Amino acid sequence: MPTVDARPAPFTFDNDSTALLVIDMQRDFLLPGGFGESLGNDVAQLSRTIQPLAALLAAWRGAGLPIIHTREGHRPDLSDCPPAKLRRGAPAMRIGDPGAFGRILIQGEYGHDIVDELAPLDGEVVLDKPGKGAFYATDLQEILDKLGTTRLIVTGVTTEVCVHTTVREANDRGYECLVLADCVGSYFPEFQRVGLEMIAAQGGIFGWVADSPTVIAAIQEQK
Ligand code: C5J
Repeated sequence: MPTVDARPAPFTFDNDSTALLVIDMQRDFLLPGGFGESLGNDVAQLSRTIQPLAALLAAWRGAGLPIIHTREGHRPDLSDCPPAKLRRGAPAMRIGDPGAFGRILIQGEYGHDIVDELAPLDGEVVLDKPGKGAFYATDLQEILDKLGTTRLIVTGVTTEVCVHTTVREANDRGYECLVLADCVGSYFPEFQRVGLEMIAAQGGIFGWVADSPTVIAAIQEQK
């Protein structure tokens, strides 16, 4: 089984029990002019993850291992969006409003879908989720059970919101999570740094942290 350098300790995984999770790499969060930027965020902090994630996806696909993409968003009638989420803050645009890329975070809209560079291929799971965590109100647990997955390589955005929530949910369900620092992004550099530290602190309280080249090398060595 390959072992990669990670914090706080080496992380061991094998092909049969490991899936790659790509969280919310959606145009609404990543593209200039989109929802994320309308909230005053610097989207360049997220787009730096696209290139390393594309390289990881290529290696992961080459090894024929399972990939699960998630998308945060809601039904067009917003029936799955809690009023508290809809009302939160005082943004220039709210979920469901018309934005530069269609209605914001609404399923079926251009902005809700994944950026071109990381577009899912046929056969890869694309999981729509109404919450921050990928387990809440989704079939993720059943999907992972069917695959026999016990370890997750976690990537995507944003580090301190949907990545953290999902890793915490997964950790409580017994999964071992390796979060890849160069493939997760926060609009806030400080949250990126502290968010990763929080995962690996206290002996790996929620999981492990590494960089994608070590994982790519480990997959390729196995071939
Ligand atoms: C946020 C996410 N930040 N995918 N969503 O609202 O992290």
